[in-house]
Amino acid sequence: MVVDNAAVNYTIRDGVAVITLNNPPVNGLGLSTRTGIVEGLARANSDAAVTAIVITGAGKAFSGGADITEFNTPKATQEPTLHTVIKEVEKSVKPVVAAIHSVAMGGGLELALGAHYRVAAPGAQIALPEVKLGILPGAGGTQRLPRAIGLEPALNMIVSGAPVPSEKLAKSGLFDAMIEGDLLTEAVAFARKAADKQGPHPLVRNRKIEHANAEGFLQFSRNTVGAMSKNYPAPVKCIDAIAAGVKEGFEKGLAFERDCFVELVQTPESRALRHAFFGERAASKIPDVPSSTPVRDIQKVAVIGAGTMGGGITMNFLNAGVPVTLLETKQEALDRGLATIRKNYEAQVKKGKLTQEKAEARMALISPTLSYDDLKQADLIIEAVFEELGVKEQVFKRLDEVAKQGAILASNTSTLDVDKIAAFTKRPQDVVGLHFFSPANVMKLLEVVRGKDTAKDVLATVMQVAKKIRKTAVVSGVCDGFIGNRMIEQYVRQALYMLEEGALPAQVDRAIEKFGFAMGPFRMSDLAGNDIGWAIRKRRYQEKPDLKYSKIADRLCETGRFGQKTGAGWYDYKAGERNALPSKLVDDMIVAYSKEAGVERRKISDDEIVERLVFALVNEGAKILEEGIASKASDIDMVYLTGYGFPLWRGGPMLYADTVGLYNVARSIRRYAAQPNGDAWEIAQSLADKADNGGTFN
Ligand code: 3H9
Repeated sequence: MVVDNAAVNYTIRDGVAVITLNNPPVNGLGLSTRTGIVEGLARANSDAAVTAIVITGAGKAFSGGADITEFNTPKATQEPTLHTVIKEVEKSVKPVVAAIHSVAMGGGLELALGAHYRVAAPGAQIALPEVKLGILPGAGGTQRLPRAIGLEPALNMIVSGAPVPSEKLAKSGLFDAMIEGDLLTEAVAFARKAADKQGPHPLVRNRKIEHANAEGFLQFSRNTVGAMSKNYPAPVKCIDAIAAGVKEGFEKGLAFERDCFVELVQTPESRALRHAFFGERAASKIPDVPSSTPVRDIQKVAVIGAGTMGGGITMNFLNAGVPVTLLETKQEALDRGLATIRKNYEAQVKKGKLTQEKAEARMALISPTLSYDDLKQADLIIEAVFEELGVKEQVFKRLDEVAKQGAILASNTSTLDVDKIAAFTKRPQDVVGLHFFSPANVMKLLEVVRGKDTAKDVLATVMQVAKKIRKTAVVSGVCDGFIGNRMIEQYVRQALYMLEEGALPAQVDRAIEKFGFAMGPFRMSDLAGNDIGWAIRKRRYQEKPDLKYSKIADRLCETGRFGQKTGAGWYDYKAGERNALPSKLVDDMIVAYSKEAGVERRKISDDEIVERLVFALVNEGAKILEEGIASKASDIDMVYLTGYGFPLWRGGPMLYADTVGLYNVARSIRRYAAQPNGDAWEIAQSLADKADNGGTFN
């Protein structure tokens, strides 16, 4: 017999009712799924022919938890809530067995914890990952998990949100049986046996939490976790909820947990983290490239250039088990590149992050070469040579001669025109930009630059490759600087203007770091090398002679202060140290510059610094959206969260602007436009329109 609710199937097997969650992609516990479970339980309990109940999930998950898209909508609180569902499970007179496979996370695990028995297949990912969304398990997880597996392991799982493979939990008290064979068959057999036992069937809520010094442990955890999660309220709340259950018992703990959930789900931090969760997934979808687009087979990769970038790019593929042919022009450069890669792996071995064997296996995947002929077999070729159009021209013309038909030819350019690069070949459809960020083996972001002729299957393929090498890939159209660097230019422009007007580097950096950026613009520039920005500005002065830019950074560069690498930049550095020490010399130079420029220096508040830096990003981001360079605001946010150190808990510049209110953003921009140096503030039309209409970017 089969009775279907939209998101739940109900069948009977050997006298056991099988309630199968069927809400793809991950059996999220949305309203219809919850309703289906409650209906299934009622049906099974009123059917005399049914002796027991199994709850399981169809497809690739038991359940990925509450349906996050329902949060802060009426559906989230509509009955039956997950609390009600779990109560009904616990109340069931006939034993309920949760049959877990693939994924049991968040509310999915909480549902299973309400069941009388749990059986699991090996290899399932078990987690309470709510903390990663800025919330806490809100359907009893903080109360039942410590009762199931013990206080310390439960607290670790809840506070980290990290998944644990089911086999590692085999003896934890969470599962009644691990099942190697067919999960459903064995779960039904288990349920039939359970039905033979005299009731009442066991409930996790009735177990005791045993710990020699629970109070001491919880206080210690609170201190440690509190110090590590400064801008995130959820982790400490998790501990508070666990502590409430330990101290005051299950029911009071549950009520406290519920209150904390309601509070946290409305915080800007949770909104930001959920935005990042969906933003990451949305970034992989390109509006006019359907998921059914065929992809090219990428087995062999080649990288041209064994410098810092080329080496880092190579490591990504080695780490994913993909062989790489690494090309250089001179043996010496090739040897140096290989030695650096080896050194990086050795460092990981030393830290215990990698075994020596694995390091050797990865090194063995490199085929070093000095000959373009060795690139003939490569399916994907990425160049990371000197950032100069003439050099790229030579490389791509040569590639056009040697690369096999259908090979993808990628440039790691960060500023050059990908269409011009594509035009050096007779196959522009196969050319794409793959802009990695330094250090390329570490940074998550990959800007995929779509040329005007780039084929859709090339895009679909590189997005898949990005996933394989664990990058967050965001598609950008062709423009100067693409998404990330085009925006950062406006941010840096404001930072320099503020020096001219009255601020000093340390104040600017301090203000924006307090806002949450990993590093302020001047410390960042000293790290990257001030000469890099100088070279770009020199090009700009020629290309856009009308663009006004403070010359203060050029002054600094003229004195040879290129940053950490020269031991002096915006800051002073002691030999061998990276601490940025405010420089009297530079500060005097800045003050003198203002005087020369006829600017009367004024006190600039930290609030103004933050607004001008962040709104400069937002305004340029809006223009990037208008021009279709980015297809959605969340793509811009992902670029900034994964590549530019924007604070995750603020969700990226565009979400931050939405949070502040676009009316307020536009008002500030117009105010700055009326001040000296206001020419940098031409407001984006779309931003102005949204501000007028009460719109948002996200
Ligand atoms: C919770 O449970 C609260 C409770 O404690 C209390 C309630 C009162 N909801 O990651 P993928 C979508 S909070 C809605 O690419 P994978 C995802 O957006 C929840 N949608 O697949 C994507 O959609 P699309 C606690 C969800 O195989 C698609 O599924 N749970 C949810 O690499 C595929 O996702 C979590 O935090 C959801 N819960 O990984 C788990 N989950 O195709 C979060 C996924 O349109 N999820 N989607 O882009 C994950 O960690 C991974 O998705 C998972 C699968 C490991 C499950």
